[in-house]
Amino acid sequence: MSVDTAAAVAERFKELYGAEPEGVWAAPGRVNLIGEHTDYNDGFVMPFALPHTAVAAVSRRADGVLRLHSADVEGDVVELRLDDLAPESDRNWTAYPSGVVWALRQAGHAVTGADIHLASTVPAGAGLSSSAALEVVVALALNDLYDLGQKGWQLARLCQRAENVYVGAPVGIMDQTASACCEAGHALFLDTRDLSQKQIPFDLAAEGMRLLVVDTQVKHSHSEGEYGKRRAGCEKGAALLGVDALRDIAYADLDAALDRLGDDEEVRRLVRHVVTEDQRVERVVSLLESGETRAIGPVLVEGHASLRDDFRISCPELDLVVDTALAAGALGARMTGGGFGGSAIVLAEEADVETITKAVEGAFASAGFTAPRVFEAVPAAGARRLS
Ligand code: GAF
Repeated sequence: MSVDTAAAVAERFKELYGAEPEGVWAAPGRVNLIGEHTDYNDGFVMPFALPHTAVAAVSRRADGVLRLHSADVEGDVVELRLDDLAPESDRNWTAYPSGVVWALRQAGHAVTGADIHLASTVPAGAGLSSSAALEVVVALALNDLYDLGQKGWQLARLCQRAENVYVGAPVGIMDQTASACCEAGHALFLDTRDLSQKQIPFDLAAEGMRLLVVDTQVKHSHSEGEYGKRRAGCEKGAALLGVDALRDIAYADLDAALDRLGDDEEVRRLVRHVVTEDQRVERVVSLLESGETRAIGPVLVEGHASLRDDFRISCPELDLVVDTALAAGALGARMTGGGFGGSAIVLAEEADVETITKAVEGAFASAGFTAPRVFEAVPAAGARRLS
């Protein structure tokens, strides 16, 4: 995020609200390297931050009014009264920032109003956490301006509550924590049970590799039900197995657990995905820590197969990216994020990037799919104040 962008967002704020903002903040989108649909099972995840960010110019108000504007959505400034904010009362983009204000006030923080102008470069609906970026940038700005003293993981929890209760999407904690806590040059190994974190150095360029993000342009939405069904199925599995969360089933005990689930095939598949996925995160961490970066490729591919066959949240476009990239020489590939569209990631030798990109674009054209958007992802910084 350049200083110019911060200045441009501040300038637009001044046009809209008639005064300079008190500050400008940025929060990134993320890609998840491995650990999918484990976060609401108290499990492990490993995202890293994208250079794409939501930027917010913000000033406090003392009169109980929240004014919101986005450069990315048609329309005028939206004016809301803080006392009127109520869960699931808003189906528009404004639910994300106003949900954060609601969650802060619910938690007892004395936020008395704000003027906010937002502009984001995180692609929306691409499985890259555009909503979490909006939430976290607002939370961080208000945390700083109102001197609330919350740490990144605490802001992530508040943002998750905003999304679960105010927006009404039953998401886990990964995306908000990634946006709040990631560090440049690192992937974040996060235990979603207690939010303990370890920053794992992840510098592919230094080893002659690249990580591509392929946005299939197939839009997904978490509120549409399938995500919630998977989550409910996992909770059913945990209840049948007598554990708090599927995280509590050790990989070594998976077969015995599946036997105990009897003939509930759907729950068996969900449980198998979550337990094997937690183990894949641990394998990737240990491979990266021992310098065997190329060896994570096959683990990513296993993860995709598990999401496709057991969790059943892939789609033809995501499968085509993975199959085509692997056939064109990729070291590994998998869908990333919530699924049902969105993006895939491809791990490749630097020398193979062009061939793989052309192969994926060609395969999409042959299949009659909308052209994908392909870009390289380098781990960027988490949420921060720009000015
Ligand atoms: C979405 C959710 F928001 C996350 O909490 C996580 O569950 C992810 O899907 C799947 O790993 O991004």
